[in-house]
Amino acid sequence: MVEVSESIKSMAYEEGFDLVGISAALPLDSESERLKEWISRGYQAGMTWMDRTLEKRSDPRKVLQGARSVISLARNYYHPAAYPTASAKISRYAWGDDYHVVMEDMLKGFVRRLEERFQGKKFLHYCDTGPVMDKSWAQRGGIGWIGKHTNVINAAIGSWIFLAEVISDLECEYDVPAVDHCGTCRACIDACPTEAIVEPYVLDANRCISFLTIENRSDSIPGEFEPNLNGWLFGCDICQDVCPWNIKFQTETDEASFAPRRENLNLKAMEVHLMTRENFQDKFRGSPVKRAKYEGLRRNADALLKSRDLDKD
Ligand code: B12
Ligand code: SF4
Ligand code: SF4
Repeated sequence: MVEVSESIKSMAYEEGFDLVGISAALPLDSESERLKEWISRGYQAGMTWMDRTLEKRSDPRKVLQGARSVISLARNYYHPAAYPTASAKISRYAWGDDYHVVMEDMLKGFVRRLEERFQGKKFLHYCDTGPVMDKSWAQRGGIGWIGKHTNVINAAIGSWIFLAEVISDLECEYDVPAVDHCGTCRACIDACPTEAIVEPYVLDANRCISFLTIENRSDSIPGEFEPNLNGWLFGCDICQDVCPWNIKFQTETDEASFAPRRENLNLKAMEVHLMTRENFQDKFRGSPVKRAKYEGLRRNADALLKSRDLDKD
């Protein structure tokens, strides 16, 4: 079985993943209790799809019958470009091409290899959009711990990583889960401008700029948060930017498609305000920014224009 795991890991690295770890496909008991509690407190905000898939998220055997293993994968997306100071900010994960597409291609290549090598076995892959708790599996597979800001941190490269997994009925040798190295630090909690990290390891999405500017489908950003957007037009990186594990260990990605598109580092709120639907579609084709939709991005730009003296030059 050690051989099986080693061969799986070599294939994952050859396919371009930076990190891989394997764990037994057992129920996520304590994690799903916390997920239930999170939902019962209303912290999922408008993301009601989280409630509908609760059962599957709690147990990979409800996603793939006979599942034995979860292969967790990560890809570094860190790029050292600086955030613009005079224009609206887009979070780092969305500077380049849409990671869903990039990761999907890598996952397909990886699964093809697995199917060839382990004939008759099943391999189901997910990145972000599946009914699977990506972070909990990354933690169980030893990729990294879930930090107080609620993102997975790898001790060698930090938290600027996308996560994915392959669920399989193949039996493997399993890795040791990652342990928490946050210690007494609370830099992320103190830096969050909207107090969205309501307790260590607990995020209230209703207060998080990332939710408010990406997933939020309402017409406006609640007034209490407008003055605290800190120039973020799409997503927010503050809690990860201040994390000592990133400051010390972040390393530039070798994935060319994550390199920043020039316009994503130089976007004026006024330009977004004046953008037509056609401009929006052209500009953000193949970019994660399209997730906010035309109406959402303009709503964000309007909130920035109202709240700050941003790019009124
Ligand atoms: C819903 C969602 C969001 C929501 C909610 C965020 C959240 N904290 O869950 C919103 C829209 C706000 C969001 C924002 C972002 N997201 Co998001 N999101 C997801 C999604 C779809 C589900 C996450 C989930 O299950 N949340 C449920 C809650 C309950 O989980 P949780 O907060 O992590 O809580 C766990 C622990 O913190 C723990 N816990 C709770 N209490 C306690 C107490 C103690 C004592 C302990 C030890 C533990 C503990 O228990 C919970 C269960 O394990 C995943 C993809 C996926 N399918 O998993 C991507 C994902 C988490 N997002 C991702 C990214 C990149 C982001 C952003 C960085 C984007 C950006 N720059 O704007 C921000 C980060 C904001 C933040 N500080 O977390 C990546 C994270 C990669 C990583 N390194 O971890 C993921 C994994 C997508 C991917 N496949 O790569 N996201
Ligand atoms: S992403 Fe921004 S708003 Fe959300 S928890 Fe982190 S610092 Fe706070
Ligand atoms: S900033 Fe500190 S507390 Fe927050 S995730 Fe990083 S190490 Fe943990």
